[in-house]
Amino acid sequence: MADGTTQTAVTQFFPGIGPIPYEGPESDNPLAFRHYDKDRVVLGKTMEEHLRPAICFWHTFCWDGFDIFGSGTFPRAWHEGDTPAAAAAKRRAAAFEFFTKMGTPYYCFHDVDVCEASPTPDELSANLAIAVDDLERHQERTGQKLLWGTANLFSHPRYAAGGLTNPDPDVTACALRQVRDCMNATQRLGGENYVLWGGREGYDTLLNTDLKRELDQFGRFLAMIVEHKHKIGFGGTILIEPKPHEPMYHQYDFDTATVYGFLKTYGLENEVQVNIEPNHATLAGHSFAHEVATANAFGIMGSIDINCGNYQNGWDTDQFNVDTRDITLAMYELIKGGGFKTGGFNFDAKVRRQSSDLEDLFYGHVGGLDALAKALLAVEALFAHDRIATNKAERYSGWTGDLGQFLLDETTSLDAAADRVMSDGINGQHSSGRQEYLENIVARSLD
Ligand code: XLS
Ligand code: NI
Ligand code: NI
Repeated sequence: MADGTTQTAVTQFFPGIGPIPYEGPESDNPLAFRHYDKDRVVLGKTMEEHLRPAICFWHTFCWDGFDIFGSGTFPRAWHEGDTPAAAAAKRRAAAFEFFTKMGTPYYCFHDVDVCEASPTPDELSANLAIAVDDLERHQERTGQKLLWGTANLFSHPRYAAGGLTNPDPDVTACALRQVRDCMNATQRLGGENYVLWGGREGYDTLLNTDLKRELDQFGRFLAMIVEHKHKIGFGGTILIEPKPHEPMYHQYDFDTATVYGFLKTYGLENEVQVNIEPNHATLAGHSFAHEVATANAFGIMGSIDINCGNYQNGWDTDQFNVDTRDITLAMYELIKGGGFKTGGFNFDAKVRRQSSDLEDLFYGHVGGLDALAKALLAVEALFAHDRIATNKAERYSGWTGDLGQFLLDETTSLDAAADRVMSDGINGQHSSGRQEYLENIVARSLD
């Protein structure tokens, strides 16, 4: 075998697969898109511009299939290497091969995903710097872009009681150094957002937790992070990713509404937005669409980690979301709110532990991206005669009329409002909410 061939064989982590083509709805090729046609224009933008799809490092390239009952099930060439640093380099190369074959434009990472295990803060800073040089070369070579970076403040044992909300300032200082390094890395790689997921920012028991102090710490350090963003001229958006629990019994960033209240309290509501994840929404007792609508209502809709849970249990199972109806309900809210600006759909999703073939990684992402594309097409169909909007306008039309305007007027008192009932002979009547009619419209958009 000639040297060049050997080289090619060694650097191919997904031999015989890809690039994934668009073949249209009639295709039965499991390694082709049926709906995601990236350059197709929908509602004035291409599918790729609307969806801004990203693939994450952690589930797809770092996880080996271990769970709390058993060890890894995925034989991956990039998990092996002569040294931990060599394995990390292979992981990065494999990831960019996969991104390229998928034909998606963006990726996301935690600092610890892209380099070897780094027990001390000094080691992590040094190893991340080497990894970032390599990521930059891969980006230049492939044209891939960074949707967001984030510091992992939950895996290292020192973070058992949190990073920014830790009772011990030594630990928080380590967390701040990690955030500083990862923000700088994200900026250098042209990242469009910086994410904070507070996996261990919360508590297991109030018996050992000063809740108010921890919230104040969180506010103080988030302000410090925002200040750093401006200091280094990072043009991206800082995002908090809400989740109610897991790993902690109670997490401070419970849901979008809680995050907004927190941001308001600490004066950061114009600086920070949310990264919504459907599985986290359901853990909080919400629908995916509710979280998007709430973020739009408060003006903090940033990005989405697309996935879903298992309807039968209460865990963050991070499955590929192929429920096109559920996604359509959220996509309708997202596009109504103007769609993504710096955000995108990041596949924070993993194949099941039994799905151990390399093809399974493609099946997961192809199906997930097709589901997003199908939902986008459904929204286009809904917008053609926007009966959802027409129905809402009619349902709330009283508020633009005389009585509605009177009640909303800041000078109207409670007495004056109550007196109108008698003076106008009002006897409020219920009108149909037409839920089934509207649900059928959504179902038809998916035909
Ligand atoms: C875990 C979170 C995590 C964040 C990034 O539940 O979804 O993966 O997206 O730290
Ligand atoms: Ni996530
Ligand atoms: Ni999650």
